[in-house]
Amino acid sequence: MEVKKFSNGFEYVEVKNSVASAKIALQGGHIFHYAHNKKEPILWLSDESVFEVGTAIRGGIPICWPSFGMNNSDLPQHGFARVSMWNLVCVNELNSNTTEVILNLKETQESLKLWDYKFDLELKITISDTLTLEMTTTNLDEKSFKLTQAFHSYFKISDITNISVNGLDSKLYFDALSSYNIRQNGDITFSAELDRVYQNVESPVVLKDTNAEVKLTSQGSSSVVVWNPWIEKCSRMSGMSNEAYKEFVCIETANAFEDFRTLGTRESHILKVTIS
Ligand code: TA6
Repeated sequence: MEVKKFSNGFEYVEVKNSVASAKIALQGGHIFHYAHNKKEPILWLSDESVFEVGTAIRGGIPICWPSFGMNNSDLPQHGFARVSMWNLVCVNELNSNTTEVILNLKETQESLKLWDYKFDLELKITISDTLTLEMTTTNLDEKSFKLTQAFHSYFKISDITNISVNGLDSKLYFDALSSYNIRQNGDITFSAELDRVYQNVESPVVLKDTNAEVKLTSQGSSSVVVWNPWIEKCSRMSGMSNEAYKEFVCIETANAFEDFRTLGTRESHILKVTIS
């Protein structure tokens, strides 16, 4: 493991073990590279992403916390964790195939102005032939708070027209484009902008591409967001080229919308996803 810096001082942890490699920015606790050795990356990273303090990296797995989307209008879109500086607690080489990176975020004077709660947020990222993110939120305040959150995972694909997302058949979803609640029929394929929050999801979700499959198995979550901006929205998105919509799909393990969690004093909630 090495702690490295880009030329502008932006710090990240680089992990290489016998099966995989990863890069994790201290800003946002943000894994922006994960690949099996000698294979293509599993996570997508925009060619136009900037690694600048205060700007969320475009790709990898942004941490949406303590709110998803604009669930809390007092907070920036997807909360403040992804543009906050996290502390690197430790890196444990559990064995030659497995590396554990633990990061932590606590309230600051700045965060208290945005969201007046004391908290402890711990993210454990386990890099092996699978990738696991386990994030524990603990309420250290005297008052309860409502939490919505997501691992906003960007997956690299061969082409958006080659893929399907499976495992959500018959699940009800909120369609962010129409604001209707609709029931999923069959597998999800893509031919236009798609932005959906699925509820009551218990089983794994599978991304099927021409020559690859990625399975997401979650704990502490019953909502999944599936998103692709397609042509028009992609052209308006920061940090991505006009053609980027062809290269990725987001499948986000969440506590979003009705799947929010309320934490009382000293209560914790764990959101976990294993990508295999
Ligand atoms: O998770 C889907 C979504 O909420 C989309 O609506 C789109 O806004 C995307 O997140 C990216 O959001 P960002 O704030 O990272 O530009």
